Amino acid sequence: MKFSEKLFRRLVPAYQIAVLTGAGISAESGVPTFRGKDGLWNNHDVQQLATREALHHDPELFWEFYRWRRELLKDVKPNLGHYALVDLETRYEGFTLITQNVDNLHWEAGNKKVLELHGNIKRTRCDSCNHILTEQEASILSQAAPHCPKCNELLRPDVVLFGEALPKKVLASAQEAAATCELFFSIGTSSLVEPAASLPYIAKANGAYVVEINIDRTPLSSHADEVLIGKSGDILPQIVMILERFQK
Ligand code: BV8
Ligand code: ZN
Repeated sequence: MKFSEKLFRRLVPAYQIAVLTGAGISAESGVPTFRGKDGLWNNHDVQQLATREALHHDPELFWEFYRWRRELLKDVKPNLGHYALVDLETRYEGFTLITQNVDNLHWEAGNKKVLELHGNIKRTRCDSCNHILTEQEASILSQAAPHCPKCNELLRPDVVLFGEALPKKVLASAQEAAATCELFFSIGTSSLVEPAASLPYIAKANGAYVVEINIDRTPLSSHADEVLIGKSGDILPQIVMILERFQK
């Protein structure tokens, strides 16, 4: 991979770095992306399914979709791209990891702090009273459309569905990190889903050096300072390897 000299001139002495990841960073772990050739959206209109209306309109179909999504994630493991971000977190005190992914893989790889913009599919929450299902209560999930043990309303995965607001504090922290970082990496995201897709523009407007890592170009590419075309699982470890040399 050819990196520009500018990238490392900024990266080596940097203090504050923000990273936004999307489904692409988990693709090499075998997690289907949303828009790729074998994307999730293709055979399911996820934008119809991943909504609160769908949950209340046809709870069993909604749960069938999310059970299938959870099944897909059961045996997946973090890949070299995830581990490279764990290394970066140790190298930079002012490192903020922001993810759109709900697959829990950044935590499993070992990142200490992850801003989960769209929640986490491993958690189950009550759609009405927000009770988070405990391990002991997990047997309820065998019901076709599980209901809350506290208030008997519908349960749902603790993810942000389309049309729902993102968790306020998490979004505010992500926007703050974008507005104050020296470098912003946008990794494995089609840069289509708002408000996550606006983060690199906030960074750019505040003078950060914006780097995109993706196997394809996206709507962000023409605004990024550097576009690295390739797999995140290849590129991120190379960046860490070069940093090793500089930061001996
Ligand atoms: C909100 C959890 C308002 C659920 C997700 C028009 C009509 C209707 C709605 C809208 C509209 N315009 C804007 C909206 C709002 C909507 C939106 O942005 N829609 C888009 C699609 C047009 N946004 C929302 O609804 C958000 N909420 O706006 O609320 C509001 C405000 C206040 C008060 C009340 C309401 C909520 C958005 C969150 C939705 N939930 N996930 C679930 O997963 O089941 S989003 C879901 O899709 C994922 O979480 C993920 O974030 C997103 C997919 O995006 P990516 O991660 O980018 O994945 P994708 O497959 O698209 O791209 C993968 C990329 O990786 C590709 O570029 C590929 O080239 C690359 N790649 C592949 N392999 C590799 C790789 N790169 C590197 N290496 C590789 N190996
Ligand atoms: Zn409840």
